[in-house]
Amino acid sequence: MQPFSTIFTSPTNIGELLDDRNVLALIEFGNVDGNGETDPRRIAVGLPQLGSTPLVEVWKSTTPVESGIRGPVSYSKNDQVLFGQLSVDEGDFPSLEEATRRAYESFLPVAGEMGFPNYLRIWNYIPDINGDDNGVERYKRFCSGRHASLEKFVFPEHQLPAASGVGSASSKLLIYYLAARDAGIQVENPRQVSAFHYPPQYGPKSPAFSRAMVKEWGVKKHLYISGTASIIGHESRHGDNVLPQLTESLRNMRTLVHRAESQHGVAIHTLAELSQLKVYVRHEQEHGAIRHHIHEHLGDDVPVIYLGGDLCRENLLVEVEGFYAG
Ligand code: 3EB
Repeated sequence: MQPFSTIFTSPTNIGELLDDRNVLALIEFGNVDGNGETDPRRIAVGLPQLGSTPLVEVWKSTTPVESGIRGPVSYSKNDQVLFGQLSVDEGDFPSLEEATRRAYESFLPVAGEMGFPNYLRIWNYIPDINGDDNGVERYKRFCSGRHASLEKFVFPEHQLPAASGVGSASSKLLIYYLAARDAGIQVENPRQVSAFHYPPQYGPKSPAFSRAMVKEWGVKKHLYISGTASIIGHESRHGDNVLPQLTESLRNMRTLVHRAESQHGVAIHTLAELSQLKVYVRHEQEHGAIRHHIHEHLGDDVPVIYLGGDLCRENLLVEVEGFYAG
């Protein structure tokens, strides 16, 4: 049985949603200062939602969940998966690199201790992601910190989870994740150099994530697609042109979907069958054109959320992540 599915829904009955013990996670957007909530299942991503219909993302568990706080992590879990989140105040550390390393080192063992040692997917929301930190872009500092901690936990490359790394308007570094008892299978993209093999021009330590993960849940399989941008090989493409960038991102995602289908038996044939998409938009004024393009190419059946955020390279204007729940 698949352990959870996701929906986007109206934010009007948050209380009702939280009363439901089958809600594994409730993700709100645009609430920069956090939602002041102590329910460990509730999370506030500091990126504004674009468009006129506000939505929240709900992860619905097939069985009632147990939630709590353990060390730095607020979590909820059912028998099969663990959802965890933590946010870190950089001011408590000498640098972003150190804050990231310590954050990762503090949460990585927690899932294992709870019986979920396999990370399937991690979301990273990084304040001022393109800002300068003593001559080095902050995203690269973040990558160095993440790399150092993962190295310590001896993650082999083929076990790196899928991820997103996006700039946020919040003042805190926010990390949330999905972990499982058994490992998923990594899917890389032949059109792109694996991020963990990027050459050093993108930072002294490579970004530690896989392009996608497949996880088998009984007869069903989930596909978790990382934030996907207009990158071919290791180079960004289509400089100042958002729609060609979007086309390239979707082409990269299609390649991942086809691989997941042909090599790993995931029952998905086209992007239009994805259970959800998240589109990160650097320039808010380009959101309309981006939305139009997505509708034209993917149709109206895929639930999509559009979020305003900076991306991990200055020249990237749009990035897309996806989830397929079978
Ligand atoms: C890229 O492909 C675009 O650092 O966790 C996408 C997904 C990107 C995840 C991360 C970065 C991350 O390199 C950026």
